[in-house]
Amino acid sequence: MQMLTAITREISPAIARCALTHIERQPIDYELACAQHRAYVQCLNHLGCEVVTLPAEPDLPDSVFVEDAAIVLDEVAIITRPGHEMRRSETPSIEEALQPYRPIERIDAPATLDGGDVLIVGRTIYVGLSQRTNEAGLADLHRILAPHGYTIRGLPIDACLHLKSACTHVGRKTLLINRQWVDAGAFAGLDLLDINEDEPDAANALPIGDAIVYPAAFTKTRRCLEDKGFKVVPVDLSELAKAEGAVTCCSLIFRS
Ligand code: CIR
Repeated sequence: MQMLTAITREISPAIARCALTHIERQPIDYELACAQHRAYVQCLNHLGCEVVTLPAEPDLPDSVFVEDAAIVLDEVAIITRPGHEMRRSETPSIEEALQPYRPIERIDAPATLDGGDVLIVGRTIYVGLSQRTNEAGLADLHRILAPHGYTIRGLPIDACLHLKSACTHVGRKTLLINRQWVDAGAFAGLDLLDINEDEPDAANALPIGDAIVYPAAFTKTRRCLEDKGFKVVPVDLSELAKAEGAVTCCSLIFRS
């Protein structure tokens, strides 16, 4: 059986000071957020991941969103240089956590890149050029990954935070997509499954094995997934949604 490792991090008590780009600040119930996060971690564990949970970082509000700090492929782990300056101190501890598993490469200044902008579909890697990820970040990724046989494709993102706010790979050549936020024409050859238009934030889904970890809030889009035969495992991350986070952001999952 294929072993998976998931790196997660407990929520910072400073989460109320998180970066926000597309939504208004609302109070976050820290205890509830932590309980929801524990349930998310448990869900990863039930789905077969060996979970490594890093301790909370008191001074790094967004550090629970470990996805943005690295990209992990079979061949290499790439430590990012997050686009929001406040988030750059999150990477050293993630590098340390990944060191036992993969050779390490790094995105260097002036490049910026958030893991949330990196969508991996087989040997093709789509990269959102967003407020967080710049052309130099795209070029760095190409420099590191082209020798491993990956094709890197950049596409503009401006209506939402990251590429993976607009679409994620849910398995079997299928992307779950909000076409209002990303140009669907970029994904020739893939099957596109539209979110329900009442749920614009519903395109972020986390496939693990034959299941899809998915926000409990998006019941209409969940039905679309189930109608296509996908097995959905709902998790409630309502409090981290107020920090502009969703299901992919809270873990780094890779084969071990
Ligand atoms: C930020 O703005 O960086 C955080 N408040 C949310 C990051 C969410 N990360 C992700 O979607 N990969």
